[in-house]
Amino acid sequence: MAMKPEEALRAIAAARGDALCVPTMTTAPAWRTLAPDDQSVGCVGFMGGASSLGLGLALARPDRRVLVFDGDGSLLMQLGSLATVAGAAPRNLVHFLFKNGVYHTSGAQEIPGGGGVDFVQMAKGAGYRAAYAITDVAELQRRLPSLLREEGPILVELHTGLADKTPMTDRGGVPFAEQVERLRGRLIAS
Ligand SMILES: Cc1ncc(C[n+]2csc(CCOP(=O)(O)OP(=O)(O)O)c2C)c(N)n1
Ligand SMILES: [Mg+2]
Repeated sequence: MAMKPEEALRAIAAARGDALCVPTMTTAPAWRTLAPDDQSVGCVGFMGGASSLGLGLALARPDRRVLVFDGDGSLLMQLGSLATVAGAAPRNLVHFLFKNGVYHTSGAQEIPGGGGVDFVQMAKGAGYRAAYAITDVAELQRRLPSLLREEGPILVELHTGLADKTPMTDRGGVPFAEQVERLRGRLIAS
């Protein structure tokens, strides 16, 4: 049974501690609601860039966990980023992949391969330390404490339905440059 993406994000929000978070695409509006004033930086315009943005943060701040909330269409478009992340081997990076089978944000067109692409195998093949698929929110809640302590980089493929909101139906939020400045200020202070 696919979980609701908002439920998955709620579980992550409850377990994340002081982890830095990088939402993208349909996770962005939901994350704004769940964690309105925290240490997050969204990746919306630069499709496929979430894990690279997360990688930069993870390398810059090895003392903090970095959690990426990626889209399946986005990751497919920049599939080589799996090898980049694996090659850099950030121990503190957890790459959550929200697998809904479609490009929801741009109109829910089916992604290449539909829901059949196995990102767990792809991440392992690229050299991630570990990769898992999780299909229900109870299992996610149960496993999150250890997933967030495990040595990275790890990929967690979450099987989800469609989000209630997309960046197109729920515009707004803080402009990217401002988010970066805000996060930089907080990281320097911490
Ligand atoms: C290079 C590029 N091509 C196309 C787009 C248009 N676009 C924005 S969001 C999106 C779909 C994202 O799909 P996915 O990563 O699966 O996230 P979801 O919306 O399903 O959460 C597309 C095609 C873009 N932003 N950048
Ligand atoms: Mg998608």
